[in-house]
Parts: sequence; C-alpha cells; structure tokens
Amino acid sequence: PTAIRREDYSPPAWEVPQIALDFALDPADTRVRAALTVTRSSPHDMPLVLDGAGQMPLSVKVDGVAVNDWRIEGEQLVVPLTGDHHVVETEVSIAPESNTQLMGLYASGGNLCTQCEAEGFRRITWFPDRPDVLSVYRVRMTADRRRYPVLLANGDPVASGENDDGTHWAEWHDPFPKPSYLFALVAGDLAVNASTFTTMSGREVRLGIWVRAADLAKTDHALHALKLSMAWDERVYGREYDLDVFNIVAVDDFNFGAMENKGLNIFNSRYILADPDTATDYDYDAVAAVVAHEYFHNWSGNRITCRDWFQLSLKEGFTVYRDQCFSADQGSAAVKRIEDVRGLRASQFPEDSGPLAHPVRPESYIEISNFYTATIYNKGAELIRMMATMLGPVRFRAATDLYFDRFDGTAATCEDFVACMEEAGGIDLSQFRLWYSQAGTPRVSAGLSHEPGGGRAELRLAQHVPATPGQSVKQPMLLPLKVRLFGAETGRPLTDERLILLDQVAETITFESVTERPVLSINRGFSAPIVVESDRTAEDLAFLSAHDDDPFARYEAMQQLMLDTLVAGTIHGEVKGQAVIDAVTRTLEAEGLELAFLAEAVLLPSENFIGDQLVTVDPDAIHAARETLRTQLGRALLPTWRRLYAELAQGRYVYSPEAKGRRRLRNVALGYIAASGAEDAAALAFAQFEAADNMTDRQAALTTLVSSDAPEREDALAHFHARYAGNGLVLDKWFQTQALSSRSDTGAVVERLAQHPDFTLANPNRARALLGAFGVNQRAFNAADGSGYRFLAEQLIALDRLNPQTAAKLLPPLGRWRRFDAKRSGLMRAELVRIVETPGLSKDLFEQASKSLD
Ligand code: B3K
Ligand code: ZN
Repeated sequence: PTAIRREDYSPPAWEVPQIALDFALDPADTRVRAALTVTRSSPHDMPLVLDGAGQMPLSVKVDGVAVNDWRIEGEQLVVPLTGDHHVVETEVSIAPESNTQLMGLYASGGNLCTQCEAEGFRRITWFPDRPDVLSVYRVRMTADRRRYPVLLANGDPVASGENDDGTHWAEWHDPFPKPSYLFALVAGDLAVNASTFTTMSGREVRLGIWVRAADLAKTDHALHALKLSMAWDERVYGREYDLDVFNIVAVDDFNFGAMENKGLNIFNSRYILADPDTATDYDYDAVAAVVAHEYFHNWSGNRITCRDWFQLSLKEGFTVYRDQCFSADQGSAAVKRIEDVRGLRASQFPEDSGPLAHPVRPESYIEISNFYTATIYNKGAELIRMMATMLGPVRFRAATDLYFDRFDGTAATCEDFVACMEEAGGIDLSQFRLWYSQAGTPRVSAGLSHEPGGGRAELRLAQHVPATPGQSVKQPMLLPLKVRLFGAETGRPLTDERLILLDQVAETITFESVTERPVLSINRGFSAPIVVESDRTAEDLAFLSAHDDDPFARYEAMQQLMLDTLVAGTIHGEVKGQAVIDAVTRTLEAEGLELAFLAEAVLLPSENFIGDQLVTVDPDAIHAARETLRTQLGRALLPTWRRLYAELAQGRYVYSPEAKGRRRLRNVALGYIAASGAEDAAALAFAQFEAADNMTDRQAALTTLVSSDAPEREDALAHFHARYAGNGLVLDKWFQTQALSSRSDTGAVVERLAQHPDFTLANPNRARALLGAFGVNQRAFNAADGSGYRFLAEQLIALDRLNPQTAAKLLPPLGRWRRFDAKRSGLMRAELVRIVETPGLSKDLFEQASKSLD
C-alpha cells in the first residue's frame, strides 16, 4: 500500500456543484443512479476521475448519451470530457446486507443506513470522494413500504408518495453545498421522539430522534441535550441552526461514536439511549457530550469543512474543545477538566510516545481511518484551548467570529484557523504553529529556589520534546504555563496567577518579595498538554493537595504524590503509603469540596499510567504495588469509608450533578472497603447490586465483585446476564466488566468469553467491549507466557476480514513492546509479524501493525 502525502495536495480538477441521487433500496441489490453536474475548475485537459470501491458501472452517460470511452484505473473511473460543463450519469448495484465493514450503505438491525466519513461515499456511487468538492444534493429513495416505512436523508424533505407495487418514495434536498463524507440516508422501521426548537432569530426547527419503537422511552435525555446544545452554540459562539429539520437516528452497528451528517446525524445507539435502569451516570454524560459534539459540527465541520484529511483536527480538535466547554457548563467545570486530562493521559500520551505518534496535522497516511486518533481529537482540542487561554475570552470569541465569517461555505485548513486567532487576537503564533507539526509530548522540568529571608524566588524552567518516528530533532515550543506560588508556612498565595509563555529551551523567571518559603503550583488547569517534572517533595505535594486554590492543581498534586509513591513501590517492592494516607484523610475532611471532586481526588492512578512512567513496565510489580496502596488506604481509613458509604446512600434515583457526585463517592468508598479486605465487603456489594434502582450503582457493585474471589461473584454475573438478556448495550457492560477484572484468571476468562454465544465480532461495540477492555487491562493482557498477545492477534486477524477499521483501532496495545522486558517484547513482536504477514490483510491493519513494528 502507498502513502498519501500532505505536500502533494492539489485542488480538484473538476467541481461538482450539483448531484442528484436516485436509490432503489434493497438489502441484496440496491440500484444507485447518480447524475453529477460537473464543471472544469481551471483550463486543463484532464479527464474526470471518480473514486469507487470495486463496483462495476452498469452504465455511464454524458449529457444523456451512453458512452463507452471510460476506463477503470485501479479503483477509479476515468471519463474523458471535451467541454467545460457536463452532466455525467452512472448506475451501480450494491448489496448493503453483505457490507460488514459498515462503511457506505449497510444494514443494521433490519434497517438501512450510511456511514461515509472519511471515504465511504465511494462505496455507494462513483464520485470525487474528497472533502474539498462541495455539492448541493438532491436525493430520491424508493423502498418497500412495509419494511422501510421511514425514509430520511440530508436537508429538508421535499416530496413523498406511494407506488402501486408496494413501494413508496421520498425526496430530500439539502441547499447547503457539502462534501460527500457528509451524505446520509436512512430507510427503516423507526419511531420518533419529536419536538421543536426556536432559534435565536425565531425560526422553528423540527427535531426528531429516531429509534426502534421499543427504545423510544430512552430518548428524552438525548433530546434534552440536543436542545441545550443548540441554545449553547447560539449563546457562546453566536451560531444558529440553519435547516428546518434536524434528525438523529440511532443504530446498533456503528464503527465509532456518531456522525455529523448535515441535518441527519447517525449515532451509535450507545450515545443516544439512556434510562436509569440501563445507563450509568457516565453513560448519561457521554450521551450529552456526543449529541453536543455532533450538533456543534454543523458549524465547525459542515458549514466550514476540511480542505483535505490532513486538516482533520481543524474540525475535530475545535469541536472537541467546544463539547468539553459545553459539558463543563452543565455541571462541575473542575471535575470535567480532571476527566478530560485523565482521558488525554490514558489515550493520547501513550500514542504520542509510541510507534504510532503523529503530529496533530499529519504529513502522510496509508489509510485515513487510522488517523481518527486521540492526537487529532484530544490533543487537537488542547491546542485550541491553549490559544483560547492566550487570547482570553473576548479576543477568542472575536477570532472564532472571524473564522466562521471568513470561511463559511468553504473547505479550510488548520493554518486558516490559526491565522484568524493571530489576526483577531493580535498575537504572534509563529512558534505556536509547531504544535501542529511536531509530534511528541513536551516535557518541562521546573526547579524553584528561594533565598531564605531574601525575598526573591527563581523558577528555572527547561523544555524538551522527545524524538518521535520520523522526527528526531525538535524545536522548542511555545508553552503557556499558568503558575502561582503559595507560602509553605501560612498556606496563603504569595503571588497572583501568572501566565508564563515559555518559548526557549531554558528560562529563569524571577518573583520578587517572596516573604516565606514558596511552594510551586504549575501548569494550573493543565494549561499546556505536557509532562511536568518538578523537584517538589512529598511534603510540598501534600501541602498543595490541601491548599491550592486551583482545583485541577489540587487534584494533580495528589495524583503526583500517589504516582511517586507507586513508582517507588514498584521499583523497591515496598509501598510507603503514609504520606498518601495523610493527604487523602485531609482531603476527605476538607470543607467545601464537591463530592465528585473528592471521588476523583482519592482515586489512585491506573496501572497503565504507572507503567507509562517507567522505562520497563513490570505489570505484576505495578499491580502488586497499586493493590498494596489500595489496601493500605482501605484499612487506614476504613471507618471513614464506612461512614461515607452509609451517609451517601440515597432514596430514589434522581439524575442531577449533586446526586451523581454522591453515587460516585459512595462507590469509591465501596471499592476501598473491598480493598481493605473487610469480611463483609462482598455482602455489602451484593446487597447494593440487588437493591440498586439504577445502573450506576449496579455496575459499580458488579465491578467490585468481579475482581473478588467471593462466591457472590458468579451469582451477580449470572443475574446481570439474565436480567439484561436481549439488551445489547448492557450485555456489552457484562463483557467489559469481566475483561477489566483484576483477578489473575482474567486472560482465561476473556478467551472463554470470546466463545460465548452472545459474543460476536460483527458488532463493533461488542468487539470493543471485550477486546478493547482486555487490551487496556495491563496485567492480564501482558501475561508472561504471551497468551494475551496471541489471543488478541488471532481475534484481530479474524475481525480484519469483517471490519478492518475496527480491527485497526484495537491494535495499539501490541505496539507497546518497547516498554517491556525482552521476553514479552519478543512475544509481542512475533504477533505483530504474524499480523503483517497475514495474506489479504487490510490497509488499515497493515498500516497500524507495520508501523508498530518499526
Ligand atoms: N466525524 C465523525 C468521525 C468519523 C470517523 C471515520 N473513521 C464523528 C465525529 O468526530 O464527530
Ligand atoms: Zn467530531
């Protein structure tokens, strides 16, 4: 397979201002007729080149006349054209029911739906399938009336009717020119939760959330989130919705979270359906966040799209930043920031320090589907956040206004966005642009010194960007660091918060009139997505965890204290937990902290994150050290955990930020009671499991039991399975919880679960629930005999034959081989080699596996 390079970009030779599509829908044989109005974009003599995916054109017409001078070159259809304007018509036959890749037109749960981003439209019809070709779409669908009573497409409905042969038809028109990746249609037997939203200029929009009839009662939360999102984008960014209808359809088989198709979002049902019995608080939050994300794409993605796929972060980084701010506004901003940073550290930092590291604006790819990564999305969002921090809210809003106005209706670049920030923000971002081109997580070392009694403090900062594949030498970056000093004796702030723009390899910052020994609070609010290495002592960290006025920094100090303790414990085999125990005790006793914050603050860093701090990961030693510290915390604070567990019990379930915080902290307390080894822990968990009137508490209890040896374990698993038989989303939790278990038999259990009648690789959610969770279970996956590696490789090879995109997404745990001892590395590499050498491997899995070997 060959690589596509950013530097090779050239504008399209032919524009397609209009396209009319006519679908005769049938699961086995759908006929697609496409009429493209094409225009030569500049004086040249190149033919029209259309992308396809192996389908044979049944006919090709130019200006209404059948032609036969076309040819197939590779996967493209080449049509010679003489004039500057023509209408080119093609017809193809496709079979949605055998489309297991879930790209293009496919069947899910008896309905038909589409997924086109990035390059799925070419699997539907011949077209210049690239994001900078924008067309006005007119779509006509004909389908069996009984089997597919609902027919939806982008834009507004225009006309519909019935035929004598049992079919019916509908026509939709989308007046906004769009790239092919935003095309969508749905044909199915669906029920709707309908409502309206009145925009700020007084237009009424008809909203609809379409699901199978039995799920209708689970759609209110998503509908509510949609209305909140529409109002939020008006208030915060001045952006109004632009069509008369906005529809969302939920499907069970979907390669990722959801898709922002113009006026017709299609969602993985796990991000729409929610009720207290089946969805956790985490699920509720995720539904709202994804609904907001896709809605916000209407401006940051659809009205302004990407010139080419190297610019993907233009829409994704910005839209993630927007959805993060939306969620922060719905509840606790501090807890949201903590969650987002935890996610970044769990998914993006490892990517940035591993074989698949790439810049936020990549230089090349083999398969674009592999670049929907945490780097493009989450690090991309951090880049926008840093610019927003440097500009401040007023100038940032002026800059986004400029961006939306200047580039509306076009396909833009990351550079266009940064130029607007620069122009409206009045700052020079030349050095900041390195964030788009240099991969790797910058590391900053910080050392604070103070002349005792002298009053002056010096902060010495130095930065280093590690080498990444293809980038051995790096330039120093522009790092916005929020910093504040606190007095070690009084606990009071000694300075205001300062925003330091570190732009040199090394720099010294001076603070005058520092009257007592200062303690450094740095990278407050996680102002830059970097790793800070400071010389702060355990005492300093404990102090900050009690006194810092920035909630993120306060959390961070506790995490660092825990991490230092766990790393030392892993290396020396002895865990000295007293400082952590004292700090956790003080935090739980402190006044005025939100319960959800407390729950975050007292949780230990994950085994993976501890592993990321070590040159060589010893999964068993890490597990042992972490379990030891958990037990120490559980025992030392047992009366506190029991008190919290009792006090935080609630009456009937309610969904509110306050109630969510109570559930969260209470379930953390349950975990620590279990970790203490208390004899009644399993009984307590089982009682909670049985009595719970909501999934948050039920799943938390199950999670506790699943990692235990208690007899209640099997009971709970069996009950859970029986109770939710037939509910796919909840069965995913059943698989996932077992794959995340800390028990030593987890590898064997996971292999057995792969043979369970409810397990299937054909459904991406199910594959991810088992294989994705297993891959992040550091100890189980990295079993010393290599059985975890072999199992995952076998599953991925099988999955690749059905769904390459989803297989490739699950590969990265095998690429961590450099971080392990020689025996494990060898076993991991052998599995990567086996994957790469598999005949008929997809581009997707080939790219990820071969890059992981380098
Ligand atoms: N834009 C889609 C992602 C498409 C992924 C294609 N492999 C969803 C989103 O980011 O909103
Ligand atoms: Zn997105």
